[in-house]
Amino acid sequence: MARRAAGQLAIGCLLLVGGCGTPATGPSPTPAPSTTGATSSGGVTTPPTSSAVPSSAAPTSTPTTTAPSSAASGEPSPPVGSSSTATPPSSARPVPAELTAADLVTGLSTPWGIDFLPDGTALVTSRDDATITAVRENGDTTDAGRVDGVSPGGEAGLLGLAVSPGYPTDHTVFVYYTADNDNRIAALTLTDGSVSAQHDIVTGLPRAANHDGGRIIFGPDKLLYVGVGDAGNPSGAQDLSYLGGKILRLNPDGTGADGNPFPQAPLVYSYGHRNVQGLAFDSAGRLWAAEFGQNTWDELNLIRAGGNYGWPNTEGLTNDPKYVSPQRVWATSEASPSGIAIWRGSVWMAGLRGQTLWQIPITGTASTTDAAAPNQTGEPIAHFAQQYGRLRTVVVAPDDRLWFTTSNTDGRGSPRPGDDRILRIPG
Ligand SMILES: [Ca+2]
Repeated sequence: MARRAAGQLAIGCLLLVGGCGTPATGPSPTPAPSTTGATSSGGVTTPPTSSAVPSSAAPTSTPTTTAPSSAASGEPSPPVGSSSTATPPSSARPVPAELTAADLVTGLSTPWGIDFLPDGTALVTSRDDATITAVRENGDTTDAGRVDGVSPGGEAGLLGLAVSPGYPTDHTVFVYYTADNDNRIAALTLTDGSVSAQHDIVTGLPRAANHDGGRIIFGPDKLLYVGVGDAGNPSGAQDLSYLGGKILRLNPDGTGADGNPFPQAPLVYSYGHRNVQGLAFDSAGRLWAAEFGQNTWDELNLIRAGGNYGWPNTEGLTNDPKYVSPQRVWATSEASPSGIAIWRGSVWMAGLRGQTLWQIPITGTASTTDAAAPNQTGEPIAHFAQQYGRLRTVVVAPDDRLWFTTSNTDGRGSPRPGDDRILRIPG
C-alpha cells in the first residue's frame, strides 16, 4: 500500500447527496490509459459503458445495456436492469433509504479478517496481536485463541480468516498470516470455541512489509480463494511461477483446485494483480476483487479463471486485449480498498485511505468468461465519508446486516476513543 501519492483528499460527499459518485460531465468516452497519471475531478472515474468499449477490447461484443440512467441520481436503489442481461438477482432486497450504522464492538486492535461460525458467532483476527476474538450477535466478545508463528510488521501479520464450509463436522477455520519469511495459510481446529490445533496448508507465499494481500474466502464451490500481494515485486505479478500478485484457488488441503487454468502453476486462478485485499462472490456466482493501485487507480475487478489483470504493465482501465480491464476505478486517495462484500445487489467496498464505505450497484449478470461483457456496475455511491476514519473489512452477517470495521490502529490512522470498532448497518 506504500505509495508516493500525496496526502488525504477530502471527498466531501455525503450519504444520499449523490454528488460524489456522479461526475456531472460523465465518463470519458475512452478508458484512460493506465500510465497517464490522469486525475478524476469527481473522485470517481467511470469505466466505459458497453457502448463505449472500443471494439478492439470487445471483439465479439453484442451491445446489450448500459448502466441504468437512474444510477446517476445517486439514489441507493437496487440495481435496475434494462435488458435481460442486466436483470438483478430477484433475491436482492432493497438498500435502506437511509443507511445508519452503530457500534457493535469497540476497543479492537487492528481487526482484519472476519467470518461467521454456523451459530452466528463472528471470529475476528487482530493483525498485530495474532489473536482471534469471538463476537456474538449482541456484541459480547470472548478470546478465541492465538495463531502461532505470526510475525507482524507494516501491513503484515494475522490477516484473513475463513470458516470451513464443513465446520459442523471438521471444526476448522482457515487463516492467512505472515511468518518470519513467508505468508502462509493455516488450518486451525477449534475446540470449545478456541484454537486447539494449527497446521499450515500453504507456505512460501512471498511476504514483505507491504503488499501482503491476505484475504481468503470460500466460494460457492467450497474452494478457498486467496488474494496474494506482489510483496514489492511488481514484475513477479506477471510471472506464473511467482505466487505474489495472484488470486489462488485451493482445495482445503492447500493443493490447487481441479480445473485451475495453468497446469504449470496449479494454485493460480488469476494473475497480474498488485495487492488484492477484497474478495466476494455475488448471487450470480461471480468473483469480485478489489485491489490497491500504485499511485493512480484502485480497481474493482470481475475475476475470471486465467485472466491477466495487467499489473504492473497497466494500472486502471485499459484497452489492451491482453488484460482484463476493471469494472470500476478510483483515485487512490478516494478508496485504497481492502475488504468487499455483496449485500442487497451491490458491492460494498471498505476504503482505507479514502475513509469511505463505497456502494457499487451491480447492474448485470453477464458471465465473467464473456470477454465482451459490458460494464456490470452502476455509479458508485459514497457512504460515511470521513466519518469513522480508515475502513478495512466489510462482511454480511447471518442476519443480513452489514458489518464493517475501522482500521485506525494500523499505524496509518488517527485512533479515536473506542477504536478500532465494528459497526453494523442498520444501526
Ligand atoms: Ca489491473
